[in-house]
Amino acid sequence: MTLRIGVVGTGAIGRDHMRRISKTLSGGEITAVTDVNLESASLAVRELDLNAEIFPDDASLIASDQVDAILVTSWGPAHEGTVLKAIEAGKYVFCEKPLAVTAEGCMKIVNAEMRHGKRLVQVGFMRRYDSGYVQMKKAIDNHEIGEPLMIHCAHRNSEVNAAYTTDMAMTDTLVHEIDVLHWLVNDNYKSVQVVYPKKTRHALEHLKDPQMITLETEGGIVIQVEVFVNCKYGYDIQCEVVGEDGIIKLPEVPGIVYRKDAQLRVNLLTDWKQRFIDAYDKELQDFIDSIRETGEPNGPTSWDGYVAAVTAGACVTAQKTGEREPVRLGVKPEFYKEIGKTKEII
Ligand code: NAI
Ligand code: ISE
Repeated sequence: MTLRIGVVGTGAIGRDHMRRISKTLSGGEITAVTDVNLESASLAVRELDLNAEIFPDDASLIASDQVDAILVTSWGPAHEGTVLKAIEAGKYVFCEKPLAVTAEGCMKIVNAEMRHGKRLVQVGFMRRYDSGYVQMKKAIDNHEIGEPLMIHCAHRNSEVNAAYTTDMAMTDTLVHEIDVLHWLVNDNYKSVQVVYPKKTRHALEHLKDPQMITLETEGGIVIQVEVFVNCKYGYDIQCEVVGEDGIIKLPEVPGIVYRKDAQLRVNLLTDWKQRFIDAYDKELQDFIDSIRETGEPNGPTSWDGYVAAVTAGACVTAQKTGEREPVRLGVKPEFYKEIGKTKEII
């Protein structure tokens, strides 16, 4: 059967995912769409030439018998309510990050899903599908560099708009490192500290930028992440794991090498849409395929959404105190123990 998908939120990533489901991927079709801005929903349907019904709100869309799965791409604070309604109706959910903006909200979703009795939710942590991170994970799991000791990362955006605030560097930006790094090294976070280096003149007055985050895992791995959202030169994601027997590093994004005007040059990317385009395709294809094949999504779980929310919350506290703050996770339920292993799709 084709997975019939209803979309809640037709902004930047909502439209991008609608395009990939309807034009690039297989096994899924967009049958329903809604947005608080109904004009935006209609425009998205027209632009993509879809045969999809426009619904006035998420509740009516979820209730439709034309919908098997809900794609949640609205603003972060709206996610929790829509995901809970979808679980209540027994429908599958692909929810963009954040699963909910608070750890309590994520825990409500975890509990609702466990009460339902089988997995319904996948969270859009697409880096677990990026071929560079997948290769690094394989190398670590195969003990090719011995035990990981330290990780050095950078998450740089060219610039951000005026609505971007200092805490969003944790909840919106660092959250991708928070998710992918504990998955990479099979460890849990223990503590976090945030320091502010000299501020760039390119940041607006209300924003502290750049920021340096130090996470420590229960196993003792020390992770340093630079978040710099007005770096000006492009979109740049760096990750290097230092192990006992060697070092592995995320590959540079491929691009042709120019020899011109007495220069050797490679063009960089400018945004996340291009940088992770393959990973977005793979995460959604995996969502569709795993539901069609096994009746449950296979990717990052509600529990992963909860871990990210707890850790991001500790990071925001650490921003305010300047101290090393504990990351306090609950015990992972059996329900989530043997599932959510990302398939190897390079
Ligand atoms: P956006 O602002 O471009 O679009 C959000 C859309 O949701 C808007 O059209 C808005 O009218 C609609 N909306 C808001 N509340 C709604 C509600 N209650 N019901 C229905 N529609 C509602 O935002 P963008 O950039 O598309 O981000 C959406 C989500 O995706 C955010 O949570 C963001 O963090 C996440 N995101 C994830 C990325 C990734 O790399 N995985 C990249 C970019 C965004
Ligand atoms: C954005 O919301 C994303 O999710 C992107 O993947 C990330 O790189 C960017 O920094 C965020 O603002």
